[in-house]
Amino acid sequence: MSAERTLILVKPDGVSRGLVGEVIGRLERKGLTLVALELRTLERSVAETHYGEHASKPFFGELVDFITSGPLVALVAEGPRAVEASRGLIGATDPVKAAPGSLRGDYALEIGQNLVHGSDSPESAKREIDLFFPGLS
Ligand code: DAT
Ligand code: MG
Repeated sequence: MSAERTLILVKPDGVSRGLVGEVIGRLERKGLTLVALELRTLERSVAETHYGEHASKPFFGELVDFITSGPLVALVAEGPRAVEASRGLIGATDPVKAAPGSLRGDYALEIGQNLVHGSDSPESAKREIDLFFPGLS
C-alpha cells in the first residue's frame, strides 16, 4: 500500500466548539495516521495563499476573515488514498447537502463555517502541506 499525505484543518469554528477531538478521532478510526499537528492562528497572508484559488470569488474576504478569526488545528494525515478518504469523512462543501455521517453533515449548517478543510487532490495536498509544514509533503 503506497501512503499519501493530506492537509486537514480543523477550522476556528471547530476549535471554539470543542470538536477537535471528534475530527481527529474520526480520521484515526478510519485508519489514517497523524504525521504533524499544530494549533495556530493564521496570518492573513498565509490564509490568502492557502485559499488562493478562490481569490476572485465574492466570498473570499469573508473566508479569509473567518479562517484567521481564531486558532485552528492544522494536521497532516497519512494513509492509502488519504486525500479521497478524508474528503469522504469531511463531506460536501455545503453542510446542508453533506451526507449525514460525514463531519460537515453531522456538525455544521453554514457553508462559511463548515468545520474542516481537507486537500482536494494530491497536487493540492503537496502545495498545502508545503505551506503549513515545509518539508513534510
Ligand atoms: P471545500 O472546502 O469543500 O474544498 P471549496 O474549496 O470550494 O470547498 O471552498 C473553500 C471554502 O470556501 C469552503 O470550505 C467554504 C467557503 N465557500 C465555498 N463556497 C462558498 C460560498 N458559495 N459562500 C460562502 N463561502 C463559500
Ligand atoms: Mg477546497
